[in-house]
Amino acid sequence: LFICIDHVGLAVPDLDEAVKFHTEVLGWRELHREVNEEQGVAEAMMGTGDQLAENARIQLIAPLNEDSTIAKFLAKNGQGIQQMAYRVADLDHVSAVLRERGMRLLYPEARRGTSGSRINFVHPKDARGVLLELVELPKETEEH
Ligand code: V0V
Repeated sequence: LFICIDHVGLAVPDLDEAVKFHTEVLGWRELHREVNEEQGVAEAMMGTGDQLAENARIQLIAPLNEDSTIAKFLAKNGQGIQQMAYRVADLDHVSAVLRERGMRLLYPEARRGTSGSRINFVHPKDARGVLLELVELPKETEEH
C-alpha cells in the first residue's frame, strides 16, 4: 500500500525558531515553506539534500490560530511528533482499501497538502495511537 515514509511531522509553537534549530543545530535544509489555511498551519519541509525523492524529510508544523489542530495538539502534548506521513501512489485507492479494512479516514475526499499534494489521514485511534497521513505527490514531482 505504501511507497515509503514521506515525512514525519513535528508540531512546533514557533516556525522560525524551529527552522533555525533544525538548520543550525541539526544540519537539516529548508526545502519548502507554505501556509495552508484549510489545515490551519504554517509548515516548513526540511530535508537532508536537494532531491525530494532521496531525502529523509521532516515537516515542522506551527498553528496559524488557536482553532488549529496543531494548537490543540500543542496544548495537550507540548511540542513533538504529531504525525507519520506515508507516501502512496493512488490516494483514492489506498483510502478505499483502508476503509474496507475498518480504518476511519478523516475526510470523505482528499484535501490539499504540502506542495500541491493530495492528502487524507487515518484516525489515530484506529492506527494504534499514531496519526497517519497519506500523501499522493502531484504528478510532476513523481517523475524525476
Ligand atoms: C489526537 N490524538 C492523537 C493525535 N491527535 N494521537 C496521536 N497523534 C495525534 N496527532 C488522540 C488524542 O490523544 C485523543 O485520545 C484522541 O485522539 C482525540 O484527540 P483530541 O485531542 O480530542 O483531538 P481531536 O479529536 O479534536 O482531533 C484529532 C484529529 C485532528 C486527529 C481528528 O488532529 C485532525 O483532524 N488531524 C488531521 C489534520 C491535521 O493534523 N492537520 C495538521 C497537519 P484520548 O485522549 O481520547 O485517548 S497539516 C499537514 O500535515 C499538511 C498540510 C501536509 O502534510 O501537507
